[in-house]
Order: sequence, then structure tokens, then C-alpha cells
Amino acid sequence: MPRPETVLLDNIAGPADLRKMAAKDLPLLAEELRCETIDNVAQTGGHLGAGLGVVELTVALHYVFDTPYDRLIWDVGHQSYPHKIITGRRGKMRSLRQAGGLSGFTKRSESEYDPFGAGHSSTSISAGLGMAMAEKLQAEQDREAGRTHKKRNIIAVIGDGAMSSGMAFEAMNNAGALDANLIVVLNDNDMSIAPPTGAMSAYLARLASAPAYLALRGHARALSRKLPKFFSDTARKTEEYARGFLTGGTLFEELGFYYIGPIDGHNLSHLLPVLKNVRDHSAGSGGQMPVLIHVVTKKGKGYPPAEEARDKYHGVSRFDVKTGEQVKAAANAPSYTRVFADSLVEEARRDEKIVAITAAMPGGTGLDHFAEYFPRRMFDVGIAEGHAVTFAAGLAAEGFKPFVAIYSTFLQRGYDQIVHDVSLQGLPVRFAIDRAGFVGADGATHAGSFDTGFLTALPGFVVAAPADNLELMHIVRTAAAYNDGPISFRYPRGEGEMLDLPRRGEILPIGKGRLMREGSRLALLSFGTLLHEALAAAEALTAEGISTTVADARFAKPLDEELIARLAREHEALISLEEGASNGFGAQVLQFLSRKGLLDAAPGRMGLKIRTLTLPDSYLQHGEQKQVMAQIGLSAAGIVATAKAVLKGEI
Ligand SMILES: Cc1ncc(C[n+]2csc(CCOP(=O)(O)OP(=O)(O)O)c2C)c(N)n1
Repeated sequence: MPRPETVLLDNIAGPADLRKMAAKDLPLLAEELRCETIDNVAQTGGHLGAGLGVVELTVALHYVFDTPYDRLIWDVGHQSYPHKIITGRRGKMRSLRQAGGLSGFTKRSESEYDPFGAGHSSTSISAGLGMAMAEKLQAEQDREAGRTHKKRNIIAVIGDGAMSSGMAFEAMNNAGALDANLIVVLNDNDMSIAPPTGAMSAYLARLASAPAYLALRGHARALSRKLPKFFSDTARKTEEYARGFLTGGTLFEELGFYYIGPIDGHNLSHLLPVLKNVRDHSAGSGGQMPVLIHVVTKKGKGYPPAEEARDKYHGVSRFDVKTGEQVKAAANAPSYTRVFADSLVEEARRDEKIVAITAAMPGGTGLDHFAEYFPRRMFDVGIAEGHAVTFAAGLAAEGFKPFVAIYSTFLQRGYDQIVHDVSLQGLPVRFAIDRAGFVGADGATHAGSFDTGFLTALPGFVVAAPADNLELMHIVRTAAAYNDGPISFRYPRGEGEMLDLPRRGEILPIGKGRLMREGSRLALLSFGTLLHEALAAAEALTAEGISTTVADARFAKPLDEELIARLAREHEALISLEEGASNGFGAQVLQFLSRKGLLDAAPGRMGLKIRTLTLPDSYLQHGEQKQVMAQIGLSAAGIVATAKAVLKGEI
């Protein structure tokens, strides 16, 4: 497929070139940028629909504002590909999300045009407010010291999905009270990853369909009289925008924002004058107040396969530009996600108390499948992980059996709720932790590294990790049956081991591991899906004369103390394995062994050689899952190498 013609884009090395263009040429440039984005993502895979929806907005923002001096913050950052293309990264777009290549999100270390890194949602207004306050203080300090000060604009672009999160509200509430010079662009495409849920999306839909939006021109003069002084002059000239107070006042105004909109986010002749007005009239002209520009866009805009798809091509694998058909590797075995969802459906058929909760990820967590069977027992609470956890605690307090399915990385958002609302009260909330461990192309912001560490810290928590699909079925059933307190189980992204799966799992004894093979010199103790690497390593080691035991711990809390004590007593060396940070399972094992004196040398016995294999104490960048795991030694070959070095006394 030939690359698209990009006559104008070819002359844009950065936003400075863009600003030299005539405004009349911008629609064509936007079209080229759209084609370029499609062409790139077709080769690399990644986030597409969100980027396509903000092509005109991206052009308009860089045209009007003086980036990077003005700070442009993209919430989540998944829509930033067009921004990357016109901020000097066009030549590297084919390396997107690959080892050593560009990140799929915004990243401070990648470009001066990314003033704030992201990946998790709803942080942009808080970060922007911090920057706006830094600007305000700096301006005051410069004035007092007699230094010249160049006004800096701060712009946060946030989607309607991300806007529904608590953090966004906390930040807006604070911004109103601080009279901050902050510009929030609400990119309202009436979509999250899945269709948005909740009152916020209904509210925005009402605003967008209100008479003010539909009859802008007729009202423009009348409304310009009602604008605060610093807006009124230019507003009179700009008939293309209307204010939401014609709809009866907006939530944003109540929060202290000056609300503008809704405006058509694909129409540059609407976007440019509004952005210019806001730029020229915000800070410095007396009144400082945060401004919210409500922009209506279409996710997937301009690429028919994306516009027509149910998910608007939110995230795609590589695809054929002509047909939109995605290249999907043939699956050998069902994904962990799917096995979890099927198992939960199976349990829910037998127990009407089982309910399921997702925070805006019904497809990603497999709960869309659960909802096909039990639509009233599945709750999509929006991008609101903290709320999801406490909401589940409420259900559990009333005798229901909530399964909260959240990716490991996003569960971090709900930690205080896990501690204070669930653990402290001993409520039986079940945590299904998807995307545990290294996740590949999404990189450091999405790595599921910390859950074992932060959950094992909590008294009374049961913390499990199945080693394969079948074990996942067992733990889902076990969690359904376990009602004595909170329980979690983690499983990685991707396919499980190919196994003949029964219809239903079995109930496992809590805190009991299993011995997979018995040797005499070395013991490998695995927590989670590294078990299969451990078994392959044991095979290789035994073939070389190092008799190796392998055990599957199944639980990091409570530990199978009997099993672990035996492994410690009966082997020269013990190596624990997990795909998580160093304060997780291995740390629990070390604590236990030290507490029992099992690390000590005693008459007739050398001290135990023990090592914990974990993720490194650094943020791993994006890369191919298997390759990265091999590089950090969490592979059969890596385990063999570590084992030999330990036994030789080299490490
Ligand atoms: C804390 C957190 N939870 C979940 C996600 C996963 N996620 C990424 S994008 C997205 C939807 C965002 O919707 P919206 O803000 O409307 O942006 P759009 O993709 O529609 O442009 C979600 C749920 C995330 N990035 N961060």
C-alpha cells in the first residue's frame, strides 16, 4: 500500500512550521495528518479511534498556542499520535510501542512537547492546575523582582470518559476555588473504550443537543452581552460559539469554570476563533478563571472502518488500510480473561449472589461476556476504580458476592478503598486482577507490577495467583466459595497454557501449594504463571545433574508454611519466582523463613542459599512480552542461569 500524499505535512518539522501556514490550508493539513496516523497505526497497531477524533483539535491547539512554552497536556495520552507526528516525532512513528521506540502515550522524557506523562486517565486537570499555579506564582515573583514575564497558557485535553472520574472532579472543584488560569478542553465523543456509563455522559449529551448548540448564530449577540468583560468584545465578533447558560447553566459553571460550547471539534473555523479568544483573554486581562471548552467530536472520525466499529477502533492490532481488517495472531488457547469470564458465568449460574464490577473495561476484563448472561448483575461504574472497590464493599456488606475485575495497574487507584473499606472491615470482596505482570506494548504505565506487594501487606487478605487456565478456573470457584474476607487472584495478559478445561473448577484449600516434581538439591518455588518456565528449567537442570524440585505456591498469603519450610530444610538452594515487584511473594517467603530461623546456619547444616527472582527495581519500558521477560531472566533459560550461579556460589 503506497503511503498517502502528504504535501503539506512534509513541510512540518514542528509546530513552528505549522504556525506559519495560512489558516485556510489547515483543513487539508488535518486531512493529511489523519491519513498519516492511519497509515502508521496500520503498521504498528495501537490506539487509533481516539487520535482520529482529535486531528483537527491537535492542529488547532498547536496553531493557536505557543507549544511547548504553552503546556499542552493530553489526558491518558492514547489520543496523542497526531500530536506526536506534528511535534517532531513523525520519523519514529513506525517504532511506536516497540522496544526502544516511541511510547504509546505521552512521556516527558520523549519530547519537550509532552509536558506531563500519562497512561492512566483523568490526571490532566490536576497536573494542569499545578502548572497553572506554578505560572501564577512565577508571574508574581517575576513582577516583584522586576523581571519580565511571558505569560504561559496551560491546556488540558480530557475525554468525556476520563472526565467522569473522581480525580477530574476533585481538580475542577479545586480549580474553581483557586481562580486558576487553566484551559480545559473537554473532548466529548460520547465514547469511553466502551460506550460511557453514568449520569455524566447523559448530561453531556443533553448539553450537546440543547438549543444553544443547535441555534448558535441567532443567540450569539444576545449572549455576548452576558459574558464577563474580558470576553465580551471578541465574543461579539465570533458568532460561532454559544454559552451553555442558555441551557440553564452548567455543572462546570457551578464548579467555577467559564463554560464555552459545545462546539464542533472537526470544524477548524469554529475551533480557531474560540481558542484564540481564550488565549488572548484569559490571564493577564484582569479576571482569572478557569475555562472549559466543550468540544464535540467523533471517535474514529474520517476512517469508515473505525467509525463503523462498535469500539471505534479504540485499540487495534496491525490492519489493512483498505479494508480495515486487523491482523490477529491465531489463538492457540483461550485468553486468561476469557477463562475468568466463563468460569464466573459458571459460578453465577449456581449462585445468584454473585455480581461483577468493572471500571470502564467490560471488554478488557471479559465482563461484557458475563453481562450477556446476567445483565442486571454486572456493573460498569465508569473510570472510577476507587469507587468500584467501595461499591463492591457495599454489596459485600449486604451479603452479595462481588467480583471486582480490574487490571493490576488500575487497581492502584483503589488502594485506600481496598485497605479502609474492604480489608479493615474484613469484607469478602473478590478481586480478579487482570494484566498482572509485564504487559508488553503499553509499557511502564500499564505494567502490573505492584499488586502482590500491596495486597500481601494487608492483614487477613488472601492473595493467590493461578499458574495456568485450569488453575484460574479453580481459584474463581474457590473465591466464589470463600466468604471469610477479601481474596484476590492475579493473571497475566494473553493466552493461558493450552489445557483441556473442564466445565467447572474445583475448590482449592486456602493457603496450600502443590509439589510439581521432586528433586533433592535445588527447589524452585513459583507464584503464578512462571510455573511453566520453572518446570522447563527443572527439566534442563536435572538433565545436567542438578536434581530440582518444583513447587507451585498458589498463594502468597497465607503462605503454605509447611511446604516452604520443607523446601528450605531439604534443599541446598531455594529460588522463588514471580512476575511482580520485589516486595511481593519472594519477600513474604523471606520474612517467613527468617521468622522461623530457617535461613540460619545450624550444627550440621549450612545456611540456606535463597534468591528471589522478581521484576527488576526499575520501570521496564515497552517491548515484546517474551523478549523482555527473557532479558530480565524470568524465563526457563534465565532460571537455569541463576540456579547454576547460585549453586556455584557466584551470586
Ligand atoms: C485509571 C484508568 N482506568 C482505565 C483506563 C483505561 N482506559 C484508557 S482510555 C479509556 C477510555 C477513555 O475515554 P475518553 O476519556 O472518553 O477518551 P476517548 O478514548 O473516548 O477519546 C479507558 C477506560 C485508564 N487509562 N486509566
